[in-house]
Amino acid sequence: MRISLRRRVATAATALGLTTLGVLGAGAAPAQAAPADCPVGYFCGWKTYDATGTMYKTNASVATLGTWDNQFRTVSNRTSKFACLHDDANYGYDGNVGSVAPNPSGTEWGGPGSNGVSSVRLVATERECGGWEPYPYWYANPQATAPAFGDLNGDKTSDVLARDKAGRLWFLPGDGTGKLVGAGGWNAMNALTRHGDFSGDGKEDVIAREASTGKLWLYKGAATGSLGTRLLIGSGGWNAMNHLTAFGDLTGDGRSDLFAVEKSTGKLWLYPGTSTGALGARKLIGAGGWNSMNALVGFGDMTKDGKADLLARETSTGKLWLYPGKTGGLATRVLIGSGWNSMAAFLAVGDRTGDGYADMAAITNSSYSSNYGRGPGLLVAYDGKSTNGFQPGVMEDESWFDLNGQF
Ligand SMILES: [Ca+2]
Ligand SMILES: [Ca+2]
Ligand SMILES: [Ca+2]
Ligand SMILES: [Ca+2]
Repeated sequence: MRISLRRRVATAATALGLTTLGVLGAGAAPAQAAPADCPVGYFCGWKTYDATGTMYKTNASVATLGTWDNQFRTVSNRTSKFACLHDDANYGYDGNVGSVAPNPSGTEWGGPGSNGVSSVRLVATERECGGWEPYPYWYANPQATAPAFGDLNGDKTSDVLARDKAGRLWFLPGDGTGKLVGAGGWNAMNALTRHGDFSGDGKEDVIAREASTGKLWLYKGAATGSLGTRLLIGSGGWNAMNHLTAFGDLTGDGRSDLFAVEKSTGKLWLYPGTSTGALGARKLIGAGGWNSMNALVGFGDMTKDGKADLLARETSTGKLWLYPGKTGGLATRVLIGSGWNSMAAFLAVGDRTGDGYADMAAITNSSYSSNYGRGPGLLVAYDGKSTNGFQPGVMEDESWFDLNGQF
């Protein structure tokens, strides 16, 4: 069963369709040192090519520029946002649109890319300058029964969380829209995973690792797509682990468990969920060799025996292996595909199409090429079937570029 999509009439995902002016004509300041007159927190423009003379400044988006219309010849963006420079007033897209990266220090300044700038919009992420929403477009069909995982807001529809490059977290309910559920700060996390309920309240939760401390946090799901109070479930040391993957229940107590690979040894460890949301004593599942895998996926039940299964991608070959779950461990692996190294990330949030079989979606990297498209940021849907493996992938959306993770 396919998902019907509102396809974007879109530019190639590999390019934002922008004139990117991230590095301007940085250079020795002229004698007047006029670029330094632009205050921190402001976007500034000058009518001259050496940033001398009268200066325009704004710390908010400006829909029309009045006497400064088409006058910018030098610009400096000392805000913390991207400045979208539109040739059209009111942030239109008929003409050229350029983007100037944030540079609060003021060390980079130069030409605006166009002498026809008529409006300036300040946004958190560069993709927004390209006319895209800050979040990607996720579509899913309702399922007949409440799924065991992949449904943060409890509406029987698979949903996704996406982190943008500004560190905001967006909840994607499955109708193409996005809801801001994290206003910022999420870039402090260097691992994010979810799969079912860890805290024991029946609502799906998120586990995140804090990069600076190696602490592991459980963010309790609020059943709305938002996340509630966080609980410290790992006091440190988690940066020694790779591929943190919330998995589903391997121990057989009905609680979701966590997998992680120890970087120094290549061992695969299981951290069992407990009634408090904390993790129990870890259990060795794989004695070694797991460093040869560069992705683990808590897929759900592929073998249809009621037990969650693990998918892993082999770095050297791009092969995707199925490790069937059995009580307390993993059974002999089965090869289910090859060529998967062209994927940057995997989304396994249960039955997306609503036919009863868990599905997977993958986000492409720059090496991806098919009849449907090429390059990074494409969402390719892999529908589950009654037997192990997937239906052939179908490229469905191209809005998954310029993000900082999705899970
Ligand atoms: Ca949902
Ligand atoms: Ca919970
Ligand atoms: Ca299974
Ligand atoms: Ca399905």
